[in-house]
Amino acid sequence: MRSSSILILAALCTCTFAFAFAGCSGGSSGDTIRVGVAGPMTGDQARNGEELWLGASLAAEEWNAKGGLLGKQIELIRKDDQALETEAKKVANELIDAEVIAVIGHYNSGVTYPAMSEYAKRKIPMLTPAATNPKITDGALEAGYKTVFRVCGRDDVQGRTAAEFVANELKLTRVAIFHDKTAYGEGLAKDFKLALEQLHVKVTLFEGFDNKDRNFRPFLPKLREGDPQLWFFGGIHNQGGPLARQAKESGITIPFMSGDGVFHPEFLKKAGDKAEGAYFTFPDTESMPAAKAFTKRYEERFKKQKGPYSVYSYVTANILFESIAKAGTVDGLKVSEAIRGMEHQTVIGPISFDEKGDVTRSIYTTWVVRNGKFILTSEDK
Ligand code: ABU
Repeated sequence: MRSSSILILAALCTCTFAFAFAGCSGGSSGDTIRVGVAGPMTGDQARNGEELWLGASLAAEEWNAKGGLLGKQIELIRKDDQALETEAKKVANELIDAEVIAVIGHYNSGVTYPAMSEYAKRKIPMLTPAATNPKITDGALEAGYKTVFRVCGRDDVQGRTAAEFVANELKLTRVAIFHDKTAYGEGLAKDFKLALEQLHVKVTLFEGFDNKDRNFRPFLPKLREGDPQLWFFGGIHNQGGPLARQAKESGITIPFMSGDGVFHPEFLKKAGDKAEGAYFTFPDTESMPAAKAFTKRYEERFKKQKGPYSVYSYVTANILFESIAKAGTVDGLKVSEAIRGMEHQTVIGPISFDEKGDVTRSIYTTWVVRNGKFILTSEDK
């Protein structure tokens, strides 16, 4: 009951409020097992961070109701990185100082990458549910880190899926690309461009703008150059929504396409009826009965619509907790060995990890907006 209260109270607060309620409990030696949850909890990406927090919180509540882990209750410590690369190391060190035994996060690739080394140097497992830039796990392998995991897919795979859809399903030959100049947005745009060119699709424009921009009208005339048949944005929904709306209002009628960062209810809200017909890449995390049951539990528990990474955060937390239980210890290297050594049965299907810490099966698929909803393109009549 005490830990449930901690979780509920912390869900209402920002930063380290859970720690304040924790009293004398401690990371590995205290009377709770502390796990960090890090992401953007404030600003216009706050929903992304909240969804990581709530997904992990639901998993922790379920484990705590069953008796917790290794005889202790799980205590989540929430940290706000504000989606800023400059906050990454500071936030990581605050979690390390709070004696967390593992971290679920971060959300943004550009934040996850610098934070990763701080955790890895101390052998603290870091499992990102959402950061898709390949450099994270490629870099972890190169550095010899054994404690870095990514539960979602990678942008080289996602970019390839998008390009194959454009070339093989839509049968288009000219595409324009915008990106937000971030590790994620520009990275995905580059991966998409590379895959398009391998499929002999011409890229008519490859242009970035600041991720703080919200008025895109000065950039839109460039979209018409080279007569593209589709345009793509590598970035997040906070820009993707206004961008898609302003483009249609400016008379740009060719289809819009984007990736997992824009695939979000906030995009539908911000783009309004201008979202219609937009294409996206994201795994099918909706169809499996266990995933549907998760959505019901989550939305009843929190009275909020889930986001795309809510389920990934829930799955990530379950993988971590299950591995701690299996290892019988919170020692970071032993927990990491357990994470890598098992096939995890999750609500979105079985998950196992390769030597980099990437999932061995990453299945992106394509979606389209019809009547204000995301539907699988395979079900688009
Ligand atoms: N993967 C979507 C957005 C998060 C990131 O990778 O930056």
